[in-house]
Amino acid sequence: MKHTTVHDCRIIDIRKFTDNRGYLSVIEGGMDIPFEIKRIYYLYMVPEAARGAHAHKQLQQLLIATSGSVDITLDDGREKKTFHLDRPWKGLLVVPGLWRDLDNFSGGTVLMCLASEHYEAEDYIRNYNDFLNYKKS
Ligand code: T46
Repeated sequence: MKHTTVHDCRIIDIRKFTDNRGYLSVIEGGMDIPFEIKRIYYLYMVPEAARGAHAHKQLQQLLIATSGSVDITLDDGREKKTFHLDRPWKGLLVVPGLWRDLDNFSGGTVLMCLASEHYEAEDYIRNYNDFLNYKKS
């Protein structure tokens, strides 16, 4: 997981069903995304401040702005790539081993994360120099 790059991440189109009652989107773990979903969490009522500023060693994620919009900048230690999430049917598949910064949350944004693992504090790298050393090791 140390050798992943920003090019391993991509936006996926989430299946949606539309009729005169509106939209319904669905994601099935292991089918629409390459992992089983063990945990769901979401960020909301985020003020101006940025969030993130860490990397995960093992965690795979699908990030979806179910309402509002946010910029997610991924960094593999060599290259950075920013993804703008602003539709509930677009998901950003994030592989492990990447630093991420979340900013430019619009008012009312809800950012949902489907995660491949249960919460483990040890899976986080929260210091940028430690992250760079991890990528080089
Ligand atoms: C990520 C971005 C998008 C828990 O106790 N259990 C959990 O499952 C999570 C996700 C967090 N927490 C606790 C740990 C901290 O005391 O919630 C507090 C805030 O978490 P954190 O500072 O990690 O929040 P963000 O917004 O920087 O990062 C979160 C996720 O942790 C992270 O996986 O990719 O959202």
